[in-house]
Amino acid sequence: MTEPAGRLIIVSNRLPFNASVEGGELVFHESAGGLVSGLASYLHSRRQTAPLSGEYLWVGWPGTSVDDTLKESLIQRARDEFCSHPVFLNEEQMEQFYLGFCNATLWPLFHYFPSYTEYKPDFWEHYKQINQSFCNALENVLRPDDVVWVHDYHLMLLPRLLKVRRPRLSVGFFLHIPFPSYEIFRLLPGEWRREILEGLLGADLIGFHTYEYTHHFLQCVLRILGYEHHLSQILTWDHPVKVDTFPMGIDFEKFSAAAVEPAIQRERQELKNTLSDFKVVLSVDRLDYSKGISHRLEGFECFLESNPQYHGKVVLLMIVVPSRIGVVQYDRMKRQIEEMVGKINGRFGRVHWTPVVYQYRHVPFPSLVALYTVSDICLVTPLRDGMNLVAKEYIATRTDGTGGLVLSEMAGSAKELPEAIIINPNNRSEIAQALMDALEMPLDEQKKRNQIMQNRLRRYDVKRWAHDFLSTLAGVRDIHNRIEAKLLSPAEWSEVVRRYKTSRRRVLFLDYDGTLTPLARYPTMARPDDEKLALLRSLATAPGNDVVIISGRGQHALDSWFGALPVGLVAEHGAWLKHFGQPWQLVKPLANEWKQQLLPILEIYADRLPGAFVEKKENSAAWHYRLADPEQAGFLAAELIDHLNNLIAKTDLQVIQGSKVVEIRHAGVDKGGAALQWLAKSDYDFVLAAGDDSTDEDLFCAMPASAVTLRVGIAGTEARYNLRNSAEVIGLLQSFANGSGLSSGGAP
Ligand code: ADQ
Repeated sequence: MTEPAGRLIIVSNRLPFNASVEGGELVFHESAGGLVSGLASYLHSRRQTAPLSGEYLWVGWPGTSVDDTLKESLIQRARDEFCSHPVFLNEEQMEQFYLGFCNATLWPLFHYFPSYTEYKPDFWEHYKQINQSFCNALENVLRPDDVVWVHDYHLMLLPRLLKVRRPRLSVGFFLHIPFPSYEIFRLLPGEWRREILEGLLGADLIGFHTYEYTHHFLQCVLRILGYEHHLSQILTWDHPVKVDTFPMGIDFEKFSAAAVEPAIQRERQELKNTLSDFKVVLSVDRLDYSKGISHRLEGFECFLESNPQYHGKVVLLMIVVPSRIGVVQYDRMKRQIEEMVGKINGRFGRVHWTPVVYQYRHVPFPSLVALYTVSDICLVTPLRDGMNLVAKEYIATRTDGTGGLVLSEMAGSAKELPEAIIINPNNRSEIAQALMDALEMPLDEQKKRNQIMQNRLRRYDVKRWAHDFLSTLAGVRDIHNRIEAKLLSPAEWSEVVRRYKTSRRRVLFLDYDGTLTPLARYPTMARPDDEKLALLRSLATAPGNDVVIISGRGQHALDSWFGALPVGLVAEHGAWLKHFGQPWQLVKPLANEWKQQLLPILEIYADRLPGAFVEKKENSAAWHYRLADPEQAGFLAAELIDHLNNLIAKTDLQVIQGSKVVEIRHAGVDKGGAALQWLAKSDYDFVLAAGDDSTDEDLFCAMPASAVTLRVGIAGTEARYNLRNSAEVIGLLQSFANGSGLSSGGAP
């Protein structure tokens, strides 16, 4: 697979540097963190392997608000020194957006802390505004063939905003934190949760760290927006979206090479000298309630309680990076950690032994690697973590193969590192036991486990991860391009209208539901309005025209809605037809004994699924489930189809699945067969067929090669063209009727 050829635009809340103003001057510091350092490694390698196509731009907040006099200089320096473009936000915006919606709403909720979650409308308003500001900033720098890769929960509305402005732009999105289950996600107010999902679905590719997050997202999209997926691909109204799992890797070579660098070895030796009497258990993370820091301390305390033989022989070296200073929960947690550390040290410490060595600071890269390599055990205990790169970094630095990793099953990385000692962080005695197991693990067992993990991490490193994501994105674009090529273009639209106008004998086969009108919640709600009826009448009465409404509905519904128009009617997918002014005729004699046996089965399935109902027609029957719980309905529909298929073997019946409907009908009776009856009647020089679901494919297949065949929606089809929605069909019919080339009804 190859990556897209265009310039890569990375968009994240923060830029890879922090700007600040010191003494009136701009000062830049490179920022740390997994996302930044991982992507930086990838971008560097991309430039080396493909200098020409390796061009990129990083768009994000520069970490400070500056007054207007410094903005120009910040823009210039960001571009020249960091290939970046700043998005300027003021203090109040950052307060409401970053500390507000991002970190007081989305972060706790997505990490399964609903009780910490604040649902403030002001936060939400700012979230929408800032996403819009990012979109505006991007507008100023985007070139036509750029590829945009949006990162993380701060910018979930951005993909849709970009797509609305630039439908052809290639947009990818990656979420670095967990995507929660439906039961958690639905706690967001209805409008917010819908807009977030719609926002994400503006992307062509959406990536998550683990299969669970992908599954949760697809489930939410189904239950909240009603989109089903096929092999993780969703067809939205305007484009296909691929949803997939890409577990983020680290720059393995960078960490393993650093471990043997002389300067880092020296730092390691100094640490070793200080800690020579102890086995070292290391933990490294940002200060965050999701990281399970207090659970870790409890686990360590439990270990000391139950293993006095280790007193004076083990230290827990706990490095915590300051984070989100000023947010109440974080300040409270910091105090709580300090108290717990004090309590453990007071309870177990001796003059020559402090059980917990706690540091609250950022550690530069060389010191971090020295810490990883000097430790006997790395203890990673998040209550929830999208991935957790620390666990991976620790393994990468263990070049001699030794070391024990104790890892929470709630971290995404536990899926990739099953050879670690996996624990549940809520169980303090399990943490204690895991520490014991790690301390006592024989060296060759440690090496065996670590080697397996190292091989995996080396193969699927951060460069592979980014390459995988971007080449999948390029693949989705190819599918999109193929679909776009089938959408009726403005030029083709005009040509179809021209052909219509210059022909003498015309027939229009028009499906109704989903084609001339959007699909409705109840079949009875789709009644045509006066405007639609007037349009059909004007087409049907134009000289040389035949109009045929060709539907899956029963005769009664078609009669009551269209009976007064001079049109032909086809009911029940072709079982019945009616030429204008004549009675209904059955296409061929059909036996209906099946009803006695099969209708009760449909009823049972309808009773079992609230919202489902049975529509009984003369020669067919339909089990509708548009209003039912979509997930349960999906299972039950599959079960029903299976059940019915077993019963109809050796009959002439057929079970078909339409849009949220399962139908039983006679095989060999379809819309195509019915249409042929009209085609045989006259020598038409303009034939048009329009439909929206699988039953209309029979119609398209029966049409002569010269016919204009149109499928509504962007699904794959035998039709010659796709139209986006029923409004476009109406627009085209209006162009036929009123003579204008393009109309208000929804021309492309
Ligand atoms: P984080 O929550 O920041 O990232 P993590 O994956 O552990 O969590 O990455 C932290 C990074 O910061 C690591 O690269 C580590 O080396 C560095 N770091 C941690 N403590 C440090 C310290 N004291 N000093 C210096 N550096 C330190 C979010 C998600 C994660 C997901 C990443 C990447 O919350 O679940 O793994 O994004 O997608």
